[in-house]
Amino acid sequence: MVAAGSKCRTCRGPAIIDLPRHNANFCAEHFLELCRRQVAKAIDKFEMLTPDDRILVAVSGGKDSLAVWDLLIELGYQADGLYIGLGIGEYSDVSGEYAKAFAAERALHLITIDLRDEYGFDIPTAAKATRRVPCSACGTSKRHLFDKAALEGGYTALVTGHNLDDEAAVLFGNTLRWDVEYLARQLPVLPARDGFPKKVKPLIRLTEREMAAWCIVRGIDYLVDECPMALGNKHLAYKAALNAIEQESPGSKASFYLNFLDNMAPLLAGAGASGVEGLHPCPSCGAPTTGDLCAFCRVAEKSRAHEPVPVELVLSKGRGRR
Ligand code: Q46
Ligand code: ZN
Ligand code: ZN
Repeated sequence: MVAAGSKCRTCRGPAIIDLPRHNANFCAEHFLELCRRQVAKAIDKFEMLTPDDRILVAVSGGKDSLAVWDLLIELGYQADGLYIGLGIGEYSDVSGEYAKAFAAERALHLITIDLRDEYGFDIPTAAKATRRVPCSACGTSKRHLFDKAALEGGYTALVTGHNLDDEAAVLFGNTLRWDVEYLARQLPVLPARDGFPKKVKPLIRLTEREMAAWCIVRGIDYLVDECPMALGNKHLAYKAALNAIEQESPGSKASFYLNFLDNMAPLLAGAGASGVEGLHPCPSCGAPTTGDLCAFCRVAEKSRAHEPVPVELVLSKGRGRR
């Protein structure tokens, strides 16, 4: 991770990580300090959280969600976790174990929801039944269940572990399409509305690599494998493109996204649909919707009517098409 003999920028002790975008190396202690500072800065600048917020962290068992939970607790916030078992074969089984072990070791409260046990379907089946890419049914289900758990549990803020790489890749995709509505909504804080909590991304100033390093230094075990259903996803291609640029020009990724927030997002304010006109409660689950049934209930209805589909079948079909 760092050239032999490199010294920490802060204390001149032996460095464990080089951060080319900061043009510096850091020892373990000062690397952790930098991460805490970056999170505190993001929270402060975008008024993401207050000490009174009751926070629910969406936890997947991967490095980012465990790191953001760990960081918030370290910074003195009260935060519980929520893990959703999506039924994506072994990936889901193992990711759930990591999330539960993290919470148990730190005596933190983790709420768990199993999509198949509690709602009668899983993501591979939903992908097949809705004939959409798996991430579409998955995103709809996660959003719905996070909102519902937050509302029912009296939480005021829902935190996700989206990092700088994630947000820059989404921005890259939105920019390639000049999708003004999506660009206008790509903010690190979405305010509370209709009784739902605000949604917050405290890791926007930290990269994927930094979050992996945070977990290693802090002794956090996390699931290294990515979700198998993400394979072939455009998001991964955008990340690879940005990484190639970053390699040539360190700091590009951060300035692309963070300067968008500073310079462009204010100009786009108001260009995104507010999404609140014509909302009424879903007749099946009560969630606000503009349609007959909410998006989640539509996915659930179709998926429950379909015979269970093993994840391997969806993956092999996906590979055949590419
Ligand atoms: S879990 Fe779900 Fe992700 Fe897997 S199916 Fe796609 S959205 S990639 S963060
Ligand atoms: Zn140091
Ligand atoms: Zn519904």
